[in-house]
Amino acid sequence: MRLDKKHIDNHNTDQSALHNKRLRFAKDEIADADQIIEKLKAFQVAIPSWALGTGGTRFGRFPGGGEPGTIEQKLEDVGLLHALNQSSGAVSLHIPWDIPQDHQALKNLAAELGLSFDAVNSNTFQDQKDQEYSYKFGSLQNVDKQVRDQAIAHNLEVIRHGEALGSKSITVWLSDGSCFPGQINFRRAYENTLESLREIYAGLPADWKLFLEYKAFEPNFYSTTVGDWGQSYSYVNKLGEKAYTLVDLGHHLPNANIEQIVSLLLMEGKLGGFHFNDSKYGDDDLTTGSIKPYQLFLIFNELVEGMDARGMNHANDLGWMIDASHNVKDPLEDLLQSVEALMIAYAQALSVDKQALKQAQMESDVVRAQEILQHAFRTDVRALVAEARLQTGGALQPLGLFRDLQVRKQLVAERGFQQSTGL
Ligand SMILES: [Mn+2]
Repeated sequence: MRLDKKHIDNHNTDQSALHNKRLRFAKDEIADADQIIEKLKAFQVAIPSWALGTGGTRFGRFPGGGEPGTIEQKLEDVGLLHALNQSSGAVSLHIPWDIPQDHQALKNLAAELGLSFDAVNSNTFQDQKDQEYSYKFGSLQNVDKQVRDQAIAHNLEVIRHGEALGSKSITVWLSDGSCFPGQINFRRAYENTLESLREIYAGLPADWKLFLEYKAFEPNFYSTTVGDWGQSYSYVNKLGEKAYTLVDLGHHLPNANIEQIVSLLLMEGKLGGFHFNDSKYGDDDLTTGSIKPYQLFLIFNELVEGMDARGMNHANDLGWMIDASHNVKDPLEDLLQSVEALMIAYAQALSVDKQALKQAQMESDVVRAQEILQHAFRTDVRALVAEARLQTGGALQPLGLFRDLQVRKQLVAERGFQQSTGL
């Protein structure tokens, strides 16, 4: 299914009087509003192919119908999001949940939809049908060299798929670890993992990046071999300049200061990218910004400050991806909400009075520093985000238009009540 541009134009015309009123107010309130709008226009968030179907939990899954059953349909769904918000111009594929057959045809379809291929993701946390060796006791850390070699070969194959699609990075997330004390030797697990990662890194094209994602716990509950940012940093530092740490917001222990982690990784030049989501308790995979929007703002504040300090390009120098899974919402509506939350947090961070904040910090004026940050967080930037969409051909209210056009109903009519592939 494709959206007819005239629906977007009609929607924008209907909304224009209200939007212009809000925009005038926002521009009065916010210094450099036009510069913020330009940055918002350039900012794109990659949509993971596995978020387009209902996720489910280990207790059950409640698919909503019309879910994509092929990679082509997944691209079309991301194309729908991008047509609506003009900020979802990339897709992140997962191998082997998505195995591209005709790479050129997929590239052509993506180009038609205005999409590019972001990081490709490998999977050695599940056993696949016909797989020779099991990952039950880990993949890259495994005590058996044959298991490690199989996992390395899989990652190299994922890189080859990514190359054929024009992707420039691979994200490696390992579930490797242990469930009980004594099960593994921590040092041996680290050394095996490092040696395996070195072989994957050696197969990386010159202009590629390797992102090493960490996670505190689950599915292993005693130890995880890449369990936190310090461990990921230790590996990527040894691997080389093309290896970076990837931060997934849901992969921390409760109350971790993620904004400080981001700041230090940026300072070290080793922050590679993000998986956005939100959580209350653990890796809850909830909609970005739905639980802790202030934390999201503080993270973006560090991102903007840290990237500017290093002269980095906000839009291109880090990988921005969503990683969430949905059991009760329409996945496309959820993704529209997630991207909106990211754009709002980014716009708020851009609006922080950085000179005043620096001065408050140098004077140890704690109250003033808090006021400056909270002023930015409490300022309504939604009209700037909407204006950026309008200027790039998107809809002023993507979610409202998605519902008005009954997109899901049309997808169900087109595809039926099918299950998505993957999760
Ligand atoms: Mn992730």
